Amino acid sequence: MADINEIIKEENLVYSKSKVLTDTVMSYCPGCTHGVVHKLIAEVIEEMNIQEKTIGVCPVGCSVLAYKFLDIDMQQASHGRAPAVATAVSRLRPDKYVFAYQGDGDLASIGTGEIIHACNRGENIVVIFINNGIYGMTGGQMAPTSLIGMPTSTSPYGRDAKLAGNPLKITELIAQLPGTTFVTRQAAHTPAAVRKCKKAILKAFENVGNKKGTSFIEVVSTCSSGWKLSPVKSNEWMVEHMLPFYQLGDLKDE
Ligand SMILES: Cc1ncc(C[n+]2csc(CCOP(=O)(O)OP(=O)(O)O)c2C)c(N)n1
Repeated sequence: MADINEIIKEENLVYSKSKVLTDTVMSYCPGCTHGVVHKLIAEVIEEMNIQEKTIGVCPVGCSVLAYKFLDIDMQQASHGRAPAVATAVSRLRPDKYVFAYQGDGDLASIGTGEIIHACNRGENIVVIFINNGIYGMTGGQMAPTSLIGMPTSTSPYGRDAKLAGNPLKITELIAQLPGTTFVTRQAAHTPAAVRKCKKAILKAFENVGNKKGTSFIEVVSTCSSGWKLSPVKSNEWMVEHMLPFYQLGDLKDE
């Protein structure tokens, strides 16, 4: 068998971990998109050379785990309040690159008011919105983003519009607000999607540097544990059911 030290040589390396990620082993469930998006944020921060100038704000939900994995200054917010806390941080430290990182239960339900008003005010921040269609961390309950017919732990027979209302395309709402500069919907399930998602994150951080107001990136995501599907099946389910409703692409780029 080949000696591992013979293999690990500069000329054979095709990937190295961003130094903006800590060495902590990621504890996300297999197939979860949070880890991929963390990696992209870390790469963008490293490439822009802003590690010392970036402040992240995460609320609760699986997002809260980001503190362990990103080697940057971070401030925790209570549920839904990340855009309000990010507003304060960015106003106090306008020299910093401030971003909020939120799930869909958090952003589109508990913190609807905070996100709408921060985007309407045009706070100079990046918002990264992980839409996995459910409340992941607490057991897969229905979220505003759950699709009609989508089974969740609180709608085991599928979301019924008569009972629970319609799924909320909050990103479309946010694109209408005058304070937003760049609003896009991305995914991270294929190498091509990951590359596009990274480009969007890069543009959003550049917008903050150029004081252009709020940049908002939805990442349509999977939650294999909450969806009770394997990672591969989750991706297939997402492509078949989520993407026709949550269509990928830029909604606004000014
Ligand atoms: C103020 C407040 N309300 C509710 C909770 C309970 N809670 C913790 S995580 C979570 C679900 C978060 O779901 P989502 O925002 O969709 O993120 P995900 O875990 O799917 O990434 C909830 C309801 C809490 N911790 N604090």
